Amino acid sequence: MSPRDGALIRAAYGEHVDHVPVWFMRQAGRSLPEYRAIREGIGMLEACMRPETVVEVTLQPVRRYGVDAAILFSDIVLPLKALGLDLDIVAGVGPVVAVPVREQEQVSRLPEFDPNRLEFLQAAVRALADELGDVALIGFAGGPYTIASYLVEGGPSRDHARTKALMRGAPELWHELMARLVEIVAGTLRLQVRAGASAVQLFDSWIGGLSPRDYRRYVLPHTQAVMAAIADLNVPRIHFGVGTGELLPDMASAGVEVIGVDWRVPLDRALGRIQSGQAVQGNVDPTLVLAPWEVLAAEATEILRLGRAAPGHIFNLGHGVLPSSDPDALARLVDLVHAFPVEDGG
Ligand code: 1CP
Repeated sequence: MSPRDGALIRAAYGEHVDHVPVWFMRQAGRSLPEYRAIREGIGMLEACMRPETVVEVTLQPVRRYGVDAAILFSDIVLPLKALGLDLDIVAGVGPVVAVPVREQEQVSRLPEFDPNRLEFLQAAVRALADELGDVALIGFAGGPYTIASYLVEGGPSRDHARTKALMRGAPELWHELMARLVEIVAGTLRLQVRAGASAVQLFDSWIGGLSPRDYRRYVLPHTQAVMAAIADLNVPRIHFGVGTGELLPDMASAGVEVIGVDWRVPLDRALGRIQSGQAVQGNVDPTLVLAPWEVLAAEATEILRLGRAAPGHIFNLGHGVLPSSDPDALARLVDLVHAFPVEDGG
């Protein structure tokens, strides 16, 4: 069996499955003791650029949880780093860019996409695709808006005020920046699929801070360009952001098979806002993993029940696994999802 016949890819295409597929955003990482052990003394960027470390960390949650998909261990800013932009991923902070990108001069100097500089990524994906058998491998990239937010702000930001100021105050420069990022994002996704990734996810995590009008004007055309640039690869495209309740109809028009839904929007309501035929992914509140098991189980069961109305449902959290999560609770959750009957027997 290949990943194409597995539950995750089938659900993404709205085909019949024998169980609901499940994986967790940020399933690799600090919630796992085996991850903390391997990361001891190695910086995040260094870890991401060593294929053997990437392979091992990517496989850790698959071994532990029996999830239906692995997600490549990397980061949304990694391609830019590999292409030559001066940035770091600072422990406890996140991506930090040495010189924030706010002027024409800096946009012009952004590196061009060059697959040769992402050799380590191809090597890791190839090795993983071999190792994973019928478990899907999800390649990913950051959405252009979310990557732009780190470049313009210089690091993590709560309100993305500078990003929005550039977007509205210098729209031509903004669209030029976004177009440059589209090239890098689409190139990174293509490279991962060519090397063996069986699905892709675009993490445009911070778009929920935009009004639908601003989203349509400043972001959506670029997301559509990314999705169009990978359409010929014939792998399911998953599109995810946080706090996107009001943006779902527009996100659904980006050219994607699966819409990631955060925990704020019940799946039945999300289904009413996207295109018929599109599958959904989600959407347990990540903090529920820390709740008593009975509470988590009841919520997960309700989400599974609502997911039956979708053409396809990929079970997940509504955002990433919190570092303080108990891996045993996630393992139990995977078992609950896999035991849930896909059809209503009653
Ligand atoms: O030292 C460390 O361990 C750094 C922590 C860390 C890790 C483990 C960062 C820094 N990134 C990652 C890995 C990562 N990042 C993965 C692979 C792991 C997996 O999913 O199993 C993925 C898919 C990402 C994607 C990512 N990075 C997103 C999109 C997903 C999301 O959570 O919304 C975003 C926004 C980032 C930026 C980033 N990188 C790291 C941090 C702490 C952040 C967020 C910073 C902020 O709050 O703005």
